[in-house]
Amino acid sequence: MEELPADYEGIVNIDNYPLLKTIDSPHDLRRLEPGQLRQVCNEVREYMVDVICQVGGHFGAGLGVVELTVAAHYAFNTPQDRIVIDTGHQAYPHKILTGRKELLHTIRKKGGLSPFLKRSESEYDVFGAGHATTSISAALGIATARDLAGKDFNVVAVIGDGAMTGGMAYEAMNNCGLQKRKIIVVLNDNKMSIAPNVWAISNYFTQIAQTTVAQKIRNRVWDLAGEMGSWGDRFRQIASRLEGGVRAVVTPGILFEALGFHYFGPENGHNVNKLVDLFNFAKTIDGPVLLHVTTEKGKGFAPAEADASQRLHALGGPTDKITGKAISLPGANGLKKVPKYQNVFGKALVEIAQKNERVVGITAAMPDGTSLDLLQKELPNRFFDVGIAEEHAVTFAAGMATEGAIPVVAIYSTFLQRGFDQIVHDCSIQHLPVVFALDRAGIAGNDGPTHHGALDLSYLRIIQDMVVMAPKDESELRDMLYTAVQYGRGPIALRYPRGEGFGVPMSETFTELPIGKSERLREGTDVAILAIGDMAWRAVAAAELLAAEGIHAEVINARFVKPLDTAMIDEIAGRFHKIITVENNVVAGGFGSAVLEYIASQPYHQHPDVMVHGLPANIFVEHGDSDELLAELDLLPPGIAKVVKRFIDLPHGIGDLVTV
Ligand SMILES: Cc1ncc(C[n+]2csc(CCOP(=O)(O)OP(=O)(O)O)c2C)c(N)n1
Repeated sequence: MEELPADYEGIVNIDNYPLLKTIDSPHDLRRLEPGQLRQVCNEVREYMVDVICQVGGHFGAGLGVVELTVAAHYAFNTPQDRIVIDTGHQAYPHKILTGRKELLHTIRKKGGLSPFLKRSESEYDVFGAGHATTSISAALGIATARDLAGKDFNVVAVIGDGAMTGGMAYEAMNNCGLQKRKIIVVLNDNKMSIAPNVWAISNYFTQIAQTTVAQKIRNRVWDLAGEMGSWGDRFRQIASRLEGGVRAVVTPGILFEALGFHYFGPENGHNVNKLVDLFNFAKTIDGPVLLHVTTEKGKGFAPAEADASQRLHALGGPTDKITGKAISLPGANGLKKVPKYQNVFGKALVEIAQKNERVVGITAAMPDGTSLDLLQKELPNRFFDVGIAEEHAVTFAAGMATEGAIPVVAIYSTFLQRGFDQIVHDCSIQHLPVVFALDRAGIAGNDGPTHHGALDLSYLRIIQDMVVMAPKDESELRDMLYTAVQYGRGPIALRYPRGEGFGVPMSETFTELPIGKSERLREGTDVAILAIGDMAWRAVAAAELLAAEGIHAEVINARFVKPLDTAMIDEIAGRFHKIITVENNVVAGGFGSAVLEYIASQPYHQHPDVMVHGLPANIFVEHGDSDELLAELDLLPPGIAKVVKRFIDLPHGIGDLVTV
């Protein structure tokens, strides 16, 4: 993160936020009187709305946890006390209070603040995040290391009700109950994941909130203790121990109590002073505590409050803060509308499912992000949202496949990393025809390293009974989905990028593609470019640039990473001395590796030089605009042409171009 220049002026006038202006770290916050905290919350919220409405950002979750974040940094001695925030997009207020407020407008931009939590960005980001449901495990690890080292500080995990649908939360709580360490889990219950919650555990949280008798008893005990001055905390501790015997009857959070937690709540998560009291009390309890608070996502951004959908929790760019309408940028009007890959997928799935009643769609809490909401709308009983539970989604699909269903599991490439063993053990070994539709494959842009789908070609192609393909454009995506549904002999995956396609003409019908067959997009004589997925047309464009310089490149759209089109490779290897592979995946173990492995294993009379071009093997690509990142990585046409030229110019081998 860059230092602010001395003459730096933010994009809003910080003088408009008189208390926030004085807060450069939680130490400054803790110097304020409790009576000033309400105003701090108002200013933090207003600041977020003012900045994010100018630059865009994912701030709905953060708006809901302003009081929670202010109270936590006020009551706990951060960074000595460790606050572990789950998932990370709700961390905007945390970033504002921990010395990063003037950089908020850089969030998600290249070189700017990370959209999530990042240890290298701040000592207050004690554990990196981006994927959900890691906080309780990490916090327990921190607490265990603390105890082993004989240290004394508080450890707090803040986790949303959406993240609580992930199984790892229960694995962690189960372990907390066993270890009985001092740890505080704050459950931020806003009844929403990205979409509104629809799961049993969410219903359970709602029931808790409605268990008013028990709640009233607890509140009364609590308030009485509050009136007892310094004896109050002691009294509350004794009361919390005594109630163990009758817990099953009066405790609303029986599930958490059964897992060994002292449960408190549900409390109003927008009452900052009450939260401070609760945190101070929780500190005095030995052993795991679960504090359940209810909050409202998007609070303070009027258009989001008025709109029950999740649409306005993330702003794509400048937005009117009163109406919530996007402010169009000069030049944006009149641009041709190109469909997003995800929409092409969602629509194609509906068409296919309407014709084939065995087809079902499964999402792990991302109906909108995957466009599976289109299936939900058209064929609701064939749509399944399983929660933030990717591992379960895969095995659930495998179970359905044993009964003749054709499940299409739509998961972002990066989140499917969690389901690796389920793909191997439950789908592949049993040869079950589960279709995997991996969205956000390759560079995923502003969400950064936790969200780039950089690994899927590598992690899928090593699985024995797997077919792996990637469409060259949005029209081929339709055919690949159709091919996958028709396939029926085992698991099959197609992966496609985030965002818009290339604007190619869309076919109205579906064509079944021959498994393991590539297509030639351009003939050439000097060098062969074997490209996969969204790199195919870019390679053609690169070939056009090269042609202008007298270099004639042949371009192959590989279509399949597994099985490889070995007949094509044999033929190419016979005609070219130089072959370059191009992919939007790490070069280690991906498409190029597959080509290399095959060529190296063949008894050719003369082996061609092969260069593998793709995402770097040894560094995580940071966040930024996708095109900006792809340009920097030499994965747009001019960059590809440049790399090809350097490759051709090398007399022998590929020397310093080797990135594996
Ligand atoms: C493993 C994983 N799957 C999916 C996502 C996408 N995702 C980001 S935030 C989110 C919802 C989180 O809901 P919750 O924990 O309730 O937090 P809130 O945003 O409501 O505060 C989801 C599904 C993710 N980050 N990680």
